[in-house]
Amino acid sequence: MIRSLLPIGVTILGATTVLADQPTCSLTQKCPKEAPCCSQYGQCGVGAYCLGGCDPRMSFSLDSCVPAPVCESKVFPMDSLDGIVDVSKYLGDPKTADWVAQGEPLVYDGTVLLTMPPKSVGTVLASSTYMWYGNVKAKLKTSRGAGVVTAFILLSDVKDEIDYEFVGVDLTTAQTNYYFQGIPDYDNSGNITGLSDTYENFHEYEIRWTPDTITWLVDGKVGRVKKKSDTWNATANQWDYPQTPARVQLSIWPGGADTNAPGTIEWAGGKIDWNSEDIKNYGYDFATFGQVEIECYNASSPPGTNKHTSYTYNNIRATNDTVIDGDKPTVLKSFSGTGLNMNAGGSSSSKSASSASASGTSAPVATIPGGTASGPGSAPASGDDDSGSGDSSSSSSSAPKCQSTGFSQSCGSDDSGSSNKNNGARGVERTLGASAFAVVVAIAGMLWL
Ligand SMILES: *[C@@H]1O[C@H](CO)[C@@H](O)[C@H](O)[C@H]1NC(C)=O
Ligand SMILES: *[C@@H]1O[C@H](CO)[C@@H](O)[C@H](O)[C@H]1NC(C)=O
Ligand SMILES: *[C@@H]1O[C@H](CO)[C@@H](O)[C@H](O)[C@H]1NC(C)=O
Ligand SMILES: CC(=O)N[C@H]1CO[C@H](CO)[C@@H](O)[C@@H]1O
Repeated sequence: MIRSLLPIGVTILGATTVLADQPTCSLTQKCPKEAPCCSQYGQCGVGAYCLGGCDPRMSFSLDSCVPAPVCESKVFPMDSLDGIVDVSKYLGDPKTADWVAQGEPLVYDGTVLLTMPPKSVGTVLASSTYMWYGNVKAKLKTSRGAGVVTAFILLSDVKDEIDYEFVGVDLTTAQTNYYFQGIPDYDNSGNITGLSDTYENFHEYEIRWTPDTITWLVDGKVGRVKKKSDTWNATANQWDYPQTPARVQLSIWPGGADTNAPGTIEWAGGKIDWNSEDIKNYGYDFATFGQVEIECYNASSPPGTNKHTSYTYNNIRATNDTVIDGDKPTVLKSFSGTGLNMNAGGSSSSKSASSASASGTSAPVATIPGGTASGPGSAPASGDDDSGSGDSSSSSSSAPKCQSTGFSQSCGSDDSGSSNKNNGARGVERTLGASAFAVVVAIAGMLWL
């Protein structure tokens, strides 16, 4: 998930010329002090890089990322763009947004469409609050066609992940998967089969996640159960089980983009057809979201509480006993801020991502991991320097390495290799499922080169 929809030509141009020296980050290469936050996509920056998805293990220090808003139980009707705010306009206050968008969400007939115009990387919505265990369900209709992937996942900042993924060539199967700290394991996937056409019909997909069990249910019926007790890793001496606060992410992305790794394209059902029926008819591929509901897990003591304001980590191990449910604030004053200096930029700076000038350093620093060409309709149309990548050309000259050019997660680095570096182990080609997260990193990587 992770993508943006700039016309590809523009993005690539911007990317290749501007992105070359943005620092990348991984477990073994943390971000530098001037750009301390490692985004979900493995690049260093400030501002939105320090918000949702910022990986404390790969950042300059554990407290470089902004604390993550705690779980809030809520029903999202998804019948308008209210509550959906573009990533370039969100500073970390979950009262101002339910979902942070990258890409092009649209409203259609009382539902929210996540769209993927030709040659784009699709659209992703990430919840503004984090779930530390709990239940989440989404009514959705998948996209269709070779290479088009719809996803409904939980993803933590340290890359614990619980997935539903749908490939557009199999409209009767929901693929499920989970990852612990992004470590690839191709034996973790499982299919829920025999569904009625997932493109034509809404189904309700649910994840019930407790400290002991993950249960995937479709239309109220249990489709798969994974117990923590079956995930012991004797080598690492720990449970390889998702256990850290995670954002809900809804997305459509091009698993079959032809620059992608062959194993991923194959998994996605083949190369994507940018002249598909839906693109011919509507101008984009799309996935349709109806009501989404988050129900927090209300443990009375950790793990799994949501009693305070924010979640942070107190140890780089990033297991559930290192998560603190505490009272640290979650909101930046401006996009110059980081977890180390949340008030940077202060009052004079525009609320919207503008430039890196406010950073006060000579070298420009990226502030928005992949801006978007056009945010969701609900993004405040506050004529202020107009955010997003609308101003990408200007901002890219004055600042951001990666920022304004779309989901440029691996800007300037070695693309798909970056996903490998990021999580330590890899280089493994995906042949079976794919961590939605890692695949997108790979995709973006290739887009940029
Ligand atoms: C799940 O179904 C897909 C086809 O949709 C297939 O390629 C894959 O091998 C199946 N995975 C498992 C674990 O059975
Ligand atoms: C066990 O943990 C190690 C270290 O994180 C990892 O490399 C390995 O892949 C894990 N084993 C399995 C079976 O997942
Ligand atoms: C958590 O508490 C809320 C409010 O008391 C309740 O509605 C909800 O069902 C609880 N969630 C779980 C998973 O127990
Ligand atoms: C899934 C997992 O690792 N759960 C652990 C959470 O933390 C407690 C200790 O606080 C462990 O006992 C659990 O195994």
